[in-house]
Amino acid sequence: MTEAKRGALQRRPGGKLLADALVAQGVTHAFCVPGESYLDLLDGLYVQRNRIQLVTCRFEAGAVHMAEAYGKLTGRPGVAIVTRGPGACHAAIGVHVAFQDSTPLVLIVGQIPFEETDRESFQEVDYRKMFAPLAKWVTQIDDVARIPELMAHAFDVARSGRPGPVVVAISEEMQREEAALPDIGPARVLPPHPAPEAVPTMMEMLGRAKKPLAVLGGSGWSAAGRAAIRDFLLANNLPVAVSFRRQSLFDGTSPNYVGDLGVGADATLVAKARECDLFLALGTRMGEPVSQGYTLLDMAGATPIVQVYQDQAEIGRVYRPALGIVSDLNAFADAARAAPPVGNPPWTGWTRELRAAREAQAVAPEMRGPVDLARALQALEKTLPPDTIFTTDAGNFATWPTRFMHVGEGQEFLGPTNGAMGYAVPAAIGAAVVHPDRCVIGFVGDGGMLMTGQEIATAFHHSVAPIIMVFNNQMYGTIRMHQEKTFPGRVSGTALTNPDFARFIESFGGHGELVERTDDLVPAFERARASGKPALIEVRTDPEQITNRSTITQLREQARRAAEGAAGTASDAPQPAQAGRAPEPRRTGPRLR
Ligand SMILES: Cc1ncc(C[n+]2csc(CCOP(=O)(O)OP(=O)(O)O)c2C)c(N)n1
Ligand SMILES: [Mg+2]
Repeated sequence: MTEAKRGALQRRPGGKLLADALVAQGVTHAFCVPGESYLDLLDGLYVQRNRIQLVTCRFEAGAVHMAEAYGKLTGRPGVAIVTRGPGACHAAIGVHVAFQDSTPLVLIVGQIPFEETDRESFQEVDYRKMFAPLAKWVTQIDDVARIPELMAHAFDVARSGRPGPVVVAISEEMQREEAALPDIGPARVLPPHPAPEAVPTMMEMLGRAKKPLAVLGGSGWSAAGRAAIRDFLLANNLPVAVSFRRQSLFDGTSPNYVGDLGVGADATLVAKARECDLFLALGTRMGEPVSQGYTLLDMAGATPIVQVYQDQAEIGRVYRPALGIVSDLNAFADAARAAPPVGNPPWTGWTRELRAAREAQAVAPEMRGPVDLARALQALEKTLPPDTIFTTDAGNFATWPTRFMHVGEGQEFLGPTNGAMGYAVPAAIGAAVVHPDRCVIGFVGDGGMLMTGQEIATAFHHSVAPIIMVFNNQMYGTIRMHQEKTFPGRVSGTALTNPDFARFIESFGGHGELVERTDDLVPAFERARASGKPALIEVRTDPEQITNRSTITQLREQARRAAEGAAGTASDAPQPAQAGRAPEPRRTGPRLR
């Protein structure tokens, strides 16, 4: 830039340059917990308050989960801003979620004054070290003149290739110094398209297959991309599974939807997936959940895999594909849709078989207790708007909606694939901020609710009205389940004492409901919706019904039989100290929920 042009630019303090950099990137919302480390940025955001809505949160983990939900829903980096030291530590869980979910996110952290670096001054942390394994890239801006450049690069990194989180630390004095610089917005970049022979080769392989299985996953799918891949999958009448917590990617009511290949997947689907003769991994990493703890397929490639992914580094990681296609997923979907489908595919019966297994799995079995969650949720599903957004926490309760409900086209389902408890409530608020007119439902257990449930205050403060459904079984149920399998009857560290959840939200001025019978859920939900307020529905479930397949008594019985079997056959029968303890079951799939 010439001196004359630079002279025409106004000098701006770093705090304003930072806020303007966000505007230049098209940021519409930022989620924060304030700190004295970034007063100048807050002031820059005050100037830009008509362009960027600053959402004030109650806990940094909540702020980052909200920003992450924004990233999932818009495909654009969500922005969270937190203070140094303690603020950054609280925020770390959200960075991990964004990393494992491949969600574009920019976390800005106020940093200590640069001149005090390495004295372990008040709240000093080296963010490059702290976030090294959690973020795609970590930088620190110490020079006001580098703000536009480094902020632009942060956004580029967050949304490029495999999307993910970027952490930008901003030192204190740099925010105060002034510079005359132009803003830098996003570059116009055309996405990578599949190589010319990619789709024809895939179609040739498909033409030879008898039992193909498509698995949709990953992030970076646009609405048009989802429609294009749906058309391709339907035109070829393929059975379609989704990977862990990616139910948004395919219509769960479609006759081609065969279930989710994630944690707690239906055993029949897993068995069928092992049988398949072509595995189409479309956008998904071949990670632990989808590969059932790296047991699903032979790693050396006995079952041919076609893997389509935005980043070559993920192709062939753990599993050798027969064909890897590096491409933007939406560009791939367009190319796949344009390919002539396989005529008279021999897998029509196979697709029907897999779908029948999914339908059988979704039939509500008899459950214990006055609340039959499967039936209650299926009744609720019929009443929901076609553009409902679901968010889910981690916990055993989450297997009920996953197994018994269907996410239709036009609906969204946001869940943390890293199993982070405390995600659903803030994610529901983030989703409601992005789409204030849509029905947003957050599913959470009594454990997860008291991790970040206080974020509901943010919903009131910013006038959005998600509906939080708390499944109260008075315990950290998932861990109790593992406990009962491994140490039957020895309950340790998993029982909980809870507040009156309905009164909790009423104390903010919200709408509270308590559901204790199956038929009460739908009317309670309708009252909650009609209230127009943030709402909480506590569903009290029978603790004995520990999973959607077994009771505690059944788990103990299984453990007892396994222990007896082990004692009867093994040469090294349990030592007296271990009597009654079932051996650790052989690990065949991921454990976390
Ligand atoms: C942040 C975090 N802490 C701990 C865990 C381990 N964990 C996984 S599920 C679970 C229990 C969840 O309890 P709750 O929310 O009540 O759901 P439930 O399993 O009872 O349905 C725990 C403690 C986790 N996944 N995330
Ligand atoms: Mg619980």
